[in-house]
Amino acid sequence: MRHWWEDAVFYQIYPRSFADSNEDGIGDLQGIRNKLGYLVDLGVDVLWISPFFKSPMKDFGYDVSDYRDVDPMFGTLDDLRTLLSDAKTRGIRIVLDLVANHSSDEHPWFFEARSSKDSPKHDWYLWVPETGRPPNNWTAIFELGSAWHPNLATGERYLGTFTKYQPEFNWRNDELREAFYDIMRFWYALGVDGFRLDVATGYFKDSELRSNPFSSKANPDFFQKHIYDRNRPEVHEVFKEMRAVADAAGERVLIGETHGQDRLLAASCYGKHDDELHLAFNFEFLYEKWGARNFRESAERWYAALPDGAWPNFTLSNHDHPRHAWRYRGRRFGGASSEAETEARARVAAAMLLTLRGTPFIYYGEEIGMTCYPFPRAALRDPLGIATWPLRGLGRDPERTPMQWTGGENAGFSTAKPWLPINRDYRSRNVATQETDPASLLSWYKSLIALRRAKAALHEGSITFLDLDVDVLAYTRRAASCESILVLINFASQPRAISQGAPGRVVLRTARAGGTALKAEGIVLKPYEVVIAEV
Ligand SMILES: [Ca+2]
Repeated sequence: MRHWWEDAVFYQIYPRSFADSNEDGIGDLQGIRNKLGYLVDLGVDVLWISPFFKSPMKDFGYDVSDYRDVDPMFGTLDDLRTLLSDAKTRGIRIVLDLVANHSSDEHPWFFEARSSKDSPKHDWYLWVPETGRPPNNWTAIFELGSAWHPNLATGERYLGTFTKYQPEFNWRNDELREAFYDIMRFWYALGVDGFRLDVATGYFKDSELRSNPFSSKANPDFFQKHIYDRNRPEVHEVFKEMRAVADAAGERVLIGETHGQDRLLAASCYGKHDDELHLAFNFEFLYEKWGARNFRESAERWYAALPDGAWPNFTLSNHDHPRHAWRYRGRRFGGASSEAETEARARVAAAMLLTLRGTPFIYYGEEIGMTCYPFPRAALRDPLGIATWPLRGLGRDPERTPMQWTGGENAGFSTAKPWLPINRDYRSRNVATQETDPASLLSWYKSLIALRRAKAALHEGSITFLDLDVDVLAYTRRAASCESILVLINFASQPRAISQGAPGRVVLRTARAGGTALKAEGIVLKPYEVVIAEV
């Protein structure tokens, strides 16, 4: 049986930066609601909204102090109810972001837990006795110090592998587990369609607290192989329990954020018998170098890693990683050619994301080619960016800048000073300009999404890769119920001549001229050209 999340196109919203409805410079739930028409036009099916729960915002919402309420900065629970109901009316589902690896240090559970060893909540978190030194080398990666933070009241240290403001839960405690399953039921009852599980593979730590071995990689490892402070096998028990809670609520999706870029770890989160998470992020594309062969091999590795019946997913950008329009930008110096190449590569990447076999995740703004720029030190907000300044690529502010709606004041995001600077390219790169231009990147995304929805071969079909040219990513998508779709994507900045074996009818292409007939032989793909044809 197919599930709705397998046929869907997901769209991630970072709520602080999407749309501000009350002019305080910070995006909010009502702002998202105001943009539902835009999202329907774009054609996306599901919104994953990054956390908007009550939070001291030490990690911008990934530090929750009340899992059942909306932070006043983002609105009220009633605003969420209205958003859910309006979205449903328009055929859009909503997935929340559950931060269950750690809470805020201002969560009432942690106040109780840290007050006394006798507190019933004490065992909900992770503690070691204070001996004057930490028990191992685990680090708080946003602070570049030990992950073990002193707690004077009990003469102990607690664990926080991000910041000291994010104490980590003890998932071996049954009451803690039940508390989270109740939280999930609460949101399911409100009509939420599922959860993206933050740091899902981090819930369990080594029971012996062994030190992690050294890794030479700065990103995403922070110089340690995380085999003891994350990615422990016990997590699969919890995934099974969460799956049972989700199944009991109906067709609700669970999507895991796995740590690092390990496809085998991600694949294991689906469970051996389709009894754990429905989807787990494979982050290889976030680190992939430009090139048809690189992406093909990565996709093939991912397909091969998945257990039988598990449905793949792909993501090119998210709130923790530099945007792909920036990663794959044109490198030629000076002026128009570089800009044009960046734009052409964004189209190529979109075509791949939206025609591969697997659920695509779009990060807000990628549909207009939003990019990153180096922040001045004074404008940084992300604790990781501040701690690692001036290293580039680790701080996450550049990929979280406000959505560029118009070329007007503050890009139409807010009339107040936005919480993060707007990317300087907003006057030329914005929704309003692209919406009226059939040749824009936004129009390209809309065409691809509409085609994916219309053609069963694209949203549910099998995939067969073709060996045509080293720079051309080529595959056929087939579904039993309809014609096959051939996808040809030239990743090179030069033309490529290919033969694909059978004539076809072009249904979408980047080049504005060229007609609808696709020859079997002697096809010349222009630089960065995409051709999608029925064959
Ligand atoms: Ca606001």
